[in-house]
Amino acid sequence: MTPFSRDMANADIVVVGAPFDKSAPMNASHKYGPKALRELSKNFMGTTEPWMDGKFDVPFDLARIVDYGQVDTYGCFDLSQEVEVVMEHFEKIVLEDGCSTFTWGGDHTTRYVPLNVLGKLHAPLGCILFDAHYDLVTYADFPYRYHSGNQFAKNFAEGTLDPERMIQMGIHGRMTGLVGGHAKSFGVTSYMPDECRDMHPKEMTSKVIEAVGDGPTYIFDLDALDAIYISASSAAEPFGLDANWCWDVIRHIRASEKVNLVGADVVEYAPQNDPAKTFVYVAAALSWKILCWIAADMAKNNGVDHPTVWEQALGSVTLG
Ligand SMILES: [Mn+2]
Repeated sequence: MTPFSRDMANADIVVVGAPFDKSAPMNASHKYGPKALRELSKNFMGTTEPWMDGKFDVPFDLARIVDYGQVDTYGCFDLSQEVEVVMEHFEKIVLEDGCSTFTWGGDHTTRYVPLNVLGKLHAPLGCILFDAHYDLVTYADFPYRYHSGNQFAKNFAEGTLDPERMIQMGIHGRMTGLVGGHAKSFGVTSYMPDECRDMHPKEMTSKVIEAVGDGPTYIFDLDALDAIYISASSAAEPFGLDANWCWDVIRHIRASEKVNLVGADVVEYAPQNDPAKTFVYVAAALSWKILCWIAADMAKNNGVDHPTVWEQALGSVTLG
């Protein structure tokens, strides 16, 4: 519901759509994800939502949030070229204009870009990951510059992401046996869904806070969720995490005020695998809740609230 703008001079947080779709291993159509999420987000988000202690979340009162729309990569038939086009936009948004980003993917390739630029601004980042997959494939495993499984290893190598401040929850399914050794070698902390479910969300929260510390941190979500909540992704994985369990962990981390969230994404939503629009609600709601957290931390870091300005809001619309 936030205003469309590419005027970054008057923005703190920029919502960006990144249409990566080329290296989804099974289901595809992620390039339509930002459009579907944006459309549904107008249905029930953007007003007020209960937070805690009788307070409500109104992120637009805390930070200047703009919707950048989707980066246009039409005609980029080569994935490396597409990453570079998206990277140019993010470099402008983050490195030139100093904004934080909330990114809608796109398949998992998406993450490489915001992690890279936010990691250059805040280097290095910590990372709270809800994912069914390690995504720690290295160039030695699979010699392609960019794909949906190497974004963390590449950012470790480039110094933008700190493996020892990274915690992964919900790892199972595709590639787990092959890549699991890399997590230990890099020093990444990982938990499988069974281990997560055996823990109270507050216990998991303590482990997350211990892992990432109080440095700048990035968070993502989606295919860690059980296929009941999300099967419209590249690689749906049954026996994953419960959506409410994930929200409880996110909620307790935010409430602790011990983690400094500087950026986030929700990737992997593939709308053509969601014809009844069952899963888009979870993806849009998580997006909203995480955006509220970024705005709260932005206002805390700034020491001042910067309300979003809607030039065409009801009450100030002109026909001239
Ligand atoms: Mn995944």
